[in-house]
Amino acid sequence: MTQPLVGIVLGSDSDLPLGRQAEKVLAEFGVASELTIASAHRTPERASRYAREARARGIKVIIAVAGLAAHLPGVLAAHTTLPVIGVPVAVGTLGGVDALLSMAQMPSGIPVATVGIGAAKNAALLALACLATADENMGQRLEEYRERLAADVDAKDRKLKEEGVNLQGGTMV
Ligand code: RP5
Repeated sequence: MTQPLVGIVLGSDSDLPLGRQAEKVLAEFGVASELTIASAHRTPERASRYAREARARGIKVIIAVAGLAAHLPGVLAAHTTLPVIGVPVAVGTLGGVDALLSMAQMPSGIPVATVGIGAAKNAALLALACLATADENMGQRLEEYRERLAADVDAKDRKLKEEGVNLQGGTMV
């Protein structure tokens, strides 16, 4: 079995769609991941044990997906020196802003890299960038991905011009 390099930890099974999104992006880059449900509040022992044991199990980066008072990434970060990337979930009355701030506003010394609300794809890309610091081939693949993104933008711009769409109300350039 391929060694998982990224641990995706979900606060609840309701976070699974975002976990799957991250898993898919990682798989597209040939990186194996593992999905775990471990809540900072409902299973604090298991969540902290996961973080404590992750490095020895070969995990290089942890992505933590959680909503509401989203302490999961912070608790995991408290128990490991692996990079932890938090994905805030848009759930509850505050639409994910609560989770975003819980992740981003970590006390000094225990950082959590926080992506946008629901931005599981960016979390996966950031995890890949972490892996690329020790893997030139991965760095090259990320370069190629960026080139494809740029080509997509160029193609959309060409299409607009071919269709004669004028977004500014002025002359197309
Ligand atoms: C958080 O509360 C989870 O990460 C989830 O985003 C949210 C709601 O959890 P459930 O009530 O669906 O289990 O702990």
